[in-house]
Amino acid sequence: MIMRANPELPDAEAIKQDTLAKYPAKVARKRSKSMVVKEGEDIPEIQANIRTIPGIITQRGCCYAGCKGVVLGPTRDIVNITHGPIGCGFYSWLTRRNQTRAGLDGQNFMTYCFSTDMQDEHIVFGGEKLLRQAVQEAYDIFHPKAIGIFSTCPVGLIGDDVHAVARDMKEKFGDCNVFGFSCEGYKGVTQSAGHHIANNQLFKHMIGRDDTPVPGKFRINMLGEYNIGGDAFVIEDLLERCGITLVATFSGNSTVEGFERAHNADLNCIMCHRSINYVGNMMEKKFGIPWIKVNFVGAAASAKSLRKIAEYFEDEALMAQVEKVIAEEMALVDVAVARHRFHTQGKTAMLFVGGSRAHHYQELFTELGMETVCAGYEFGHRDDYEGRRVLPDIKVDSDSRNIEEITVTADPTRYNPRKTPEELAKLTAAGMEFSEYKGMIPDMRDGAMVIDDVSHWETEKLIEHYKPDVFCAGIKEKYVVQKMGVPMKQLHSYDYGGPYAGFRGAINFYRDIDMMVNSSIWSLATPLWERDKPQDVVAADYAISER
Ligand code: CFM
Repeated sequence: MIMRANPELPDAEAIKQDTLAKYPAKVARKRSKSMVVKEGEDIPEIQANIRTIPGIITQRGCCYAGCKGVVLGPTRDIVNITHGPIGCGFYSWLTRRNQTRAGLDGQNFMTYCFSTDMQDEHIVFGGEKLLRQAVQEAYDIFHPKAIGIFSTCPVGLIGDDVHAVARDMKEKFGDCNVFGFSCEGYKGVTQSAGHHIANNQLFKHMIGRDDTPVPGKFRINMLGEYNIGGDAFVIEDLLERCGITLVATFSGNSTVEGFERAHNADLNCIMCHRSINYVGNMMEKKFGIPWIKVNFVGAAASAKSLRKIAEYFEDEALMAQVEKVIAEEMALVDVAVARHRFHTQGKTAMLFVGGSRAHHYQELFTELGMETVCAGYEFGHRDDYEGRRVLPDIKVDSDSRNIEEITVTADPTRYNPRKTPEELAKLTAAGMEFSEYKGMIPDMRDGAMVIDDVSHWETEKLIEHYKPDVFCAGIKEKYVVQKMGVPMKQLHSYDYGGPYAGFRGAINFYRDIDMMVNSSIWSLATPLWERDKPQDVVAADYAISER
């Protein structure tokens, strides 16, 4: 007999079995390990970061996307050249809505799409000459501080050495930092491999190049904040009002100068653990900068994160200023919650996004009185679900071994532990958690289902069973879900909306979700599972087009 973990939620175990029933036995067995139900205090082990089964329609992206698009995408003053066929460059060009301010030097290359536009002849005879020409041309026209070269699948297949080209050109120019990324699309199993490769190269080629001191009493870096829809602008404003100096953001609204001076900060704050925890760990080893996990999605989470930063610096005046800013912001948030929660209380949400937002955005739904019944990442690892305590147990497979692990040691002159072991122990005893992320599952409700790398079939089945009031995912899912009569919120690009970070962002989110879950338009669509007869299909489509 199946026991239900929480009688208030639909029977997740039964839904799982029904969803798996359609698969061939071998596929069902495999997928079953990536679908778990939260029950009590035990955190179930979930299968994650493994290859998608061929033939299954996945939400995932490629390694190149994670490197060029995600981590380096928001950098405005690096010329990012895609070495490959034009499609890779074009489709990774500003589709993620990462925003930037041009800055005083006016160097903003984000509005350009740089590509070597590889053709058949380059696949046959090699593309290095073409790449050299492209790097030279970019340098001659723009005189950038840095040029990044990103490898697409064919580059790895034909063996072009992008690193050799980068080295030569860097030496030739003298005043431009040129570096390459072996981030071929097929490397690893998802874009997560691209994050790791991007982190490694940022660390090797940029972080710590410029020792010019950065003034400020409380200096931090924000890691894993990519300024989608202007989120980083909201966070920058909050930190400034608190008196906290932001040395660098990796990489929303970032600059070359920020990256090169990032080792001046005294604390690294990690927003998106999945995409950038590597930089946090490497900077700690090399420079002695501790890292903590923060989250600026959700009003309560933003307040908690600001307080954590202030506690780290152990400064009374900073703590008082942080409380003042929180009080100012919460006055507005409380009004918004009172307005919207009345309409949203008790509604349900499902979130299937990336490697961090499916967790963070549950905070905002909780603030709206909404329940997250089912959630999952596209490419999270087990630690993003179950917490970093499972790191020693994660099996390293051949796909992960494919990605370089840099050996980092303390910098001979610049390693400077920001806190003594006694100070760290005191802060830890007071509740501060260093180098820690507890993952998504502990924050979910009993009886909720967690699924890694959800497939198209599973999405349809889950919506049929859960009938959520809103489904959160990306553009590939949007219209399929909406045709089932369920509003779909894009949590990658925000559907032209946002910012959603910080307190002001939370208010924007409350408003947008209230509008979506209370619109009557969705009842006019007939979901697939109710279209038994062909004439129903016709009638339903006709009904929609008639309106
Ligand atoms: Fe981190 Fe991101 Fe995400 Fe991500 Fe992404 Fe993104 Fe995302 Mo789209 S870095 S893991 S690779 S928070 S692009 S800004 S929304 S899938 S959940």
